[in-house]
Amino acid sequence: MWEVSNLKKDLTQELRRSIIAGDSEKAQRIANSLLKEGFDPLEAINTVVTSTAKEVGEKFERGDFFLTDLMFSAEAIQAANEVFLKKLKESKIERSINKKGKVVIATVAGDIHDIGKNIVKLLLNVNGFEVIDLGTDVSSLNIVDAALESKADIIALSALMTTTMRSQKEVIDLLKEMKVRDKFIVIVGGGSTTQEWAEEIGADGWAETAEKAVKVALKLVNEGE
Ligand code: B12
Repeated sequence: MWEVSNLKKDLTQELRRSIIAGDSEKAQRIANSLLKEGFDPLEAINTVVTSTAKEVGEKFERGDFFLTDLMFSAEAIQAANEVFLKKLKESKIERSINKKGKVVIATVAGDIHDIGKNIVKLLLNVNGFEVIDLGTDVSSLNIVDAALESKADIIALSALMTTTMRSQKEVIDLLKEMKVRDKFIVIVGGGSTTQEWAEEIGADGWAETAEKAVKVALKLVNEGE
């Protein structure tokens, strides 16, 4: 566990407030200050940023936040994450880079949320996977095509909304239809998804966080060897 000094506590509160206020510049400044104080970047993403993102979502759901507020907060989340992810990348010793396997990652059709996907992408990458990022709102056919073309080992699908989760199922159904399901490990994740959902649609793995996503990917790749 990280020792949380009063200064760090104040800074995490400040970061939370600047995200809620949608102040990207301040969020970035405070993120840098937290790092200077020795705060672990992954811990910062997993605790402060993710819990504030949840808080922002709840405000939006309750009607306390308009879409513009949500958008400003999203920008502040990304600004802070940029600082943390950069640090994380620098601090990781990249052993056996790109030797663990190839991952095609995408946010599924109809969904433009990519903050979580980008964290998963970076953590997979610094843990030795080659990652091909197809971006957001990617059609199921494009995902399957890219996976086939690049001879990927893993297809990783992110979905944040109850309405777009079904696109994860669509990708798996398409793989089956094209008789290539057994060529790939499919992992799914994103705010609206669960382990039960992953099992229901026939995915090979699910994870609640990016860190756990890496563990699941490593386990599944090793099992397949
Ligand atoms: C930021 C945000 C936005 C930003 C997105 C910016 C961006 N570049 O991503 C903007 C403002 C653009 C936005 C737009 C919309 N949003 Co929005 N948004 C959010 C918010 C507040 C935070 C999401 C986030 O980044 N969380 C932080 C990250 C770190 O968490 P995460 O994505 O879950 O990722 C972690 C894990 O899930 C996992 N993971 C993620 N992907 C994967 C993939 C794999 C393979 C694995 C294994 C793991 C994994 O690892 C990640 C890191 O640990 C959420 C609220 C919430 N509680 O999620 C609403 C939320 C997702 N949005 C919502 C809605 C409704 C919308 C809009 C429809 C609003 C509108 N009326 O236009 C649009 C959607 C447009 C579209 N077609 O996609 C709803 C969805 C409701 C639902 N359940 O269906 C939510 C839940 C808010 C709410 N409570 O109402 N949004």
